[in-house]
Amino acid sequence: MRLVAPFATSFGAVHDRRIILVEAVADGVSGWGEVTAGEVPGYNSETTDTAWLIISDFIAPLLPGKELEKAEDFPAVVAHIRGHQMAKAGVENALWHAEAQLKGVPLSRLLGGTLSEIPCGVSLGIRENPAALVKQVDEEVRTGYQRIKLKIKPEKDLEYVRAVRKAHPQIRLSVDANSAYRLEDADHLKKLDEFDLLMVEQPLDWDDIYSHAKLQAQLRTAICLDECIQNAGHARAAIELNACRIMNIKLGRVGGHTEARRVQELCRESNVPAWCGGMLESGIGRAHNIAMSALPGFTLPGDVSASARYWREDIIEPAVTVSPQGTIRVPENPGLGFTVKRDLIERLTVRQRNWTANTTSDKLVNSR
Ligand code: OSB
Ligand code: MG
Repeated sequence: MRLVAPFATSFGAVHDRRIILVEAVADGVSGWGEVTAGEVPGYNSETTDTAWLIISDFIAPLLPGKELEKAEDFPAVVAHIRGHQMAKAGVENALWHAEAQLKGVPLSRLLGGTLSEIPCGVSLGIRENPAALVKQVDEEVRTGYQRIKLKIKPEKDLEYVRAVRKAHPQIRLSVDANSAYRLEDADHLKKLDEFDLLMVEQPLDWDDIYSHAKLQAQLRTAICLDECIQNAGHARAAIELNACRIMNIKLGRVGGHTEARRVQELCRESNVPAWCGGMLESGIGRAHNIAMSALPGFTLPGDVSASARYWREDIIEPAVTVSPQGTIRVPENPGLGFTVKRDLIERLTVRQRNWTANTTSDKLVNSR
């Protein structure tokens, strides 16, 4: 799927997404999940192709004919597989969607969600110059988004943030470095303090909680961890070490709804504000993000925004839309609350693998 516009972060730019969708057929219903791995291993160590391999060789073969009482029982089935959270999450979330349909309840309620509306922010990629970025911020603020996040990297930071802050003195503004800095850059990062940011997200290495604790002690601005938090244990370590004051929760990064709910619960007990991150998802991943964001621990606007910001035509119906107040309504109908456009998905499919109790098939559909 081609994004409406290329999206640039400190680890590279993406225009075309290659997305794995998982369909789990259980007791006559179809549950759908999305694997949120990127095309390159720049955000974390997974990619679309590593997830394809892990699901094909190690996860999917475990499931045909298996009796699972509830989706929550899935993590134990794949606990012997180390890492590969995004591959696992794609499958687990499909099972959650199936369970919600079988029980006739919205997925948000099955998860324990209480909000009927979620507050939304946007994440803006690195632009060619500050003026272009300011123009985009103007537009998003006019649309109603409650928080604007700017991607930054060395040489593309202070000047950009300064220009946006000058044009919009009052908005909730944050930045995301996707691990582009080192602890030795602390004096430089301290200059962000003057812009009254809600947070600086993941400034240091993707797997280095300890250095973030060292940095947080020197910054007035709150650090939010994204890449570093791969499970509830990491979240506990980060909170107890004061490595962050805000938490970004992503379904794929922590391995699915079961673990994401645990991280959320921990944040709530610890009074650490949390929000739902995004991975340039199609409508299926987006619908899962909306369901998760209804949990009470999600107290800050997430990176969950309208389908039209990403896709000319989304693969769910209706497309996700945002109110003039910058909120998304949590669906009240059973399951994800959106219809999956199977025809469009089939047209976009390049490769398909099926597992049933007796057979496996592999089909190259539309080589590109
Ligand atoms: O760090 O939050 C991130 C996109 C790809 C990989 C990592 C990140 C992002 C985003 C975009 O910030 C969020 C979105 O709009 O989906
Ligand atoms: Mg991030």
